[in-house]
Amino acid sequence: MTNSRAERELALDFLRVTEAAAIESAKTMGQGDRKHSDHVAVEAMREVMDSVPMRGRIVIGEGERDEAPMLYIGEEVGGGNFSDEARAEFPEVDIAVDPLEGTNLCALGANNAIAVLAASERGGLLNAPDIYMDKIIVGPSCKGAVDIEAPVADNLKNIARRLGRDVEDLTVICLDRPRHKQLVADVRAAGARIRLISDGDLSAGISAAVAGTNIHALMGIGGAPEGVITAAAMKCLNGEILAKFVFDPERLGVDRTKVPPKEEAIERIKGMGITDPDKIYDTNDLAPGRKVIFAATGVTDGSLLRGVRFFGEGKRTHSVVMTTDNKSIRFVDTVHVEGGPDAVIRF
Ligand code: VTB
Repeated sequence: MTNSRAERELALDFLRVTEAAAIESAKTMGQGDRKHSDHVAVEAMREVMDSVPMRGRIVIGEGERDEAPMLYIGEEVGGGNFSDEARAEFPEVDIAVDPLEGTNLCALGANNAIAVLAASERGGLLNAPDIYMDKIIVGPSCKGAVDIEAPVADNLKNIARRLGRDVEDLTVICLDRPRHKQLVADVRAAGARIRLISDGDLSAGISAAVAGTNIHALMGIGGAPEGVITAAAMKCLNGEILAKFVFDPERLGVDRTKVPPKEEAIERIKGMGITDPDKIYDTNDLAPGRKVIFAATGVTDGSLLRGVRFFGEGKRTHSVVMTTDNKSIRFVDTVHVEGGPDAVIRF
């Protein structure tokens, strides 16, 4: 991205992109078909993305080219309606998308499904493959106070000290998975409270970085792509994510057939330019971009964003758009009017 004006304008374009994905997937809420919910989000996101004046490239998307028809890694997006001359002037942008984070949440009508996108200049987002990462995420007051390799009790003590409260006053958010049995036991033993969630560690991680959500840290193993997108949000929110790839199926507690063998996973990350599989990544390693844009729209109601509401003459969406450039966090409440010139707009 070349200048802050382009960045500001792109931020609003990306807002349209996540709004469109959220609206389409929200229409399928509760239908119990997570693949369909995801599919409509991908289609809507892809279509609006093409109208954005940029030379975009997907770095985190729906999968490799042969497995995803749209928004696959390496796909060029944007500038669809413009001439080649005009396109040549557009900023080059790397894009990470999760058109529907929490496909199960949407399929069940549960809280905290979002449509999300992060962007930066070329090379500004780690091209993480779809494997697992151990993560710890905290807000601005706790930056530098946590260590992903330290005992859970030590991290909680440090977070409590920084927040000027007792460990008992903290809430840790964590994916409800068998792999977190020990983590959950450790948090309980330390005295902190826990919120176990069925899905969606990206929106949960963002809550951990925003004061007033009553979430003080996210801990545990989730997707690496979600980790990169969370890092983009952390850059804008002054929060911190520390993360490490996890390859061991025993530790993941998942079906061996679902995760690639360690050697294969390591080869995969090497192919993406990642040389040290045991590296501890911080926010800047995951999202090194100097200019980062993050946009998310609520699909179902959540702790930070409301879900899409439908009414006779339109729809209403709730989103957050943030940029590193002017350090603004915009919560955007949009009414999409459809009922023609006489449609009534309600406050
Ligand atoms: C993780 C997490 C996501 O899916 O990828 C999870 O980061 C899948 O984990 O936020 P499992 O393989 O253990 O089910 C989400 O929760 C939602 O996409």
